[in-house]
Amino acid sequence: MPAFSAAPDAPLYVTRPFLPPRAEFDAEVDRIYASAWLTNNGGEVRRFAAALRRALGAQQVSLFASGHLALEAALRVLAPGDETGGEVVTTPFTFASTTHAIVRCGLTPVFCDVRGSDLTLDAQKLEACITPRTRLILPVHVYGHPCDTAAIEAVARRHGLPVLYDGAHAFGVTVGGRSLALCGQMTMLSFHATKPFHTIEGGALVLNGDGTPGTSELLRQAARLEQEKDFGIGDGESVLRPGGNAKMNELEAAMGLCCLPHFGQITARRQALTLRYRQNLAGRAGLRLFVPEAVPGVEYNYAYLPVLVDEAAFGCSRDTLWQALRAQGIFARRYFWPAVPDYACYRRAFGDADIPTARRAAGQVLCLPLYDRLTFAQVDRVCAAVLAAGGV
Ligand code: T4K
Repeated sequence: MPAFSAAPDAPLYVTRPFLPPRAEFDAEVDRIYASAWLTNNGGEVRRFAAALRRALGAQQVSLFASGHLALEAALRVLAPGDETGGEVVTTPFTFASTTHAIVRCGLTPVFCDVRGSDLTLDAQKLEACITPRTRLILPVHVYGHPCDTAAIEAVARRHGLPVLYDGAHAFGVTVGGRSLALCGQMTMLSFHATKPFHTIEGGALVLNGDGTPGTSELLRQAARLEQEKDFGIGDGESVLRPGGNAKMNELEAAMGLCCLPHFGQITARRQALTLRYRQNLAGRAGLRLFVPEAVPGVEYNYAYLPVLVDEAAFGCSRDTLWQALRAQGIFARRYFWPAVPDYACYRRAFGDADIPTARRAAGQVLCLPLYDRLTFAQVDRVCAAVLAAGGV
């Protein structure tokens, strides 16, 4: 991977990680060296968890080695297996991780189509997906667009089901001044290097219980998650269940502590770049910028810059546009193509899923470069290349 460059013709990737000032990270590393404590719930991990609780207004935050491992742990706690397996209603328009977590926990995904307005799980179609075998609902705040949490949770309550949100893209999104991560029984956050806020690799579960602070159920779930990520070890040295190893380490937590104070600036920069894209591309027939419109009370994190390409109106297909950009050193990504039931590993079992909106979006979507160090000139270069491919 070449070094970051602001040169006009430098290769442009869909994202580049934010890097905090080196001196700030060095200071954390010095602290870690002095303590000779590298992992297993050390001081950096505890300080980072506390900082996140404050930033999110959360009661409980459990840190993990990745967002994916956090999802698996949450599923094991909220939808424990039984002899008949069990089903999880989820979205087909997401990254592989969401569905893989369900399958790897011995559960069966049931795909509910998404709504066209924001490509999140369509709450109107949710009830029809629920059966006596349903154990949990797993929607995704895809691209950081908030799901219709009120409608989803109303259905969940009617059926006595827990909701686990995949908020891999949603760190920093607030609705009515409240973090989106405070929805559902739990919300997973990804802190992968490709996210606007990161810990290199890493993730978290925000535990919400029934919303009442300090309930015994919340504390029970927090204790269960600790066991899931640390070999099932309970208090003392007794091993209570066959847990795995999914702990965040001290260096990852240190990166999180360094990135957190910069998050406001990162978001502001991404918002400004998004606006530039909008100015350059708005009104182009066949091209829909799938970036948030101003919704009262919603603060976005500008996590991605997806566009939807309608071949007939635009002049070329999404894939032709993708190739044309690549030829000019612009490495846009087809997040998220294909729809999950159409993966080679799932086609046979789930290929007949009735998900027309997700399939249409998967065939049209392309995520353009967006990261804090991108320049306006580079955005203009991407937009010129997009418009040229469409025949302008
Ligand atoms: N649920 C959802 C909905 C998710 O989107 C994800 C992850 C998860 C769950 C699971 O969360 P984690 O377990 O990952 O915490 C990337 C990320 O690896 C993945 O975190 C993310 N979603 C997914 C959407 O994208 P790739 O394989 O497409 O990334 P990669 O390596 O091709 O990187 C993309 C571009 O970023 C590169 O072309 C250049 C740049 N890059 C990347 C890395 C890793 C850098 O400049 N530096 C870097 O260190 O999956």
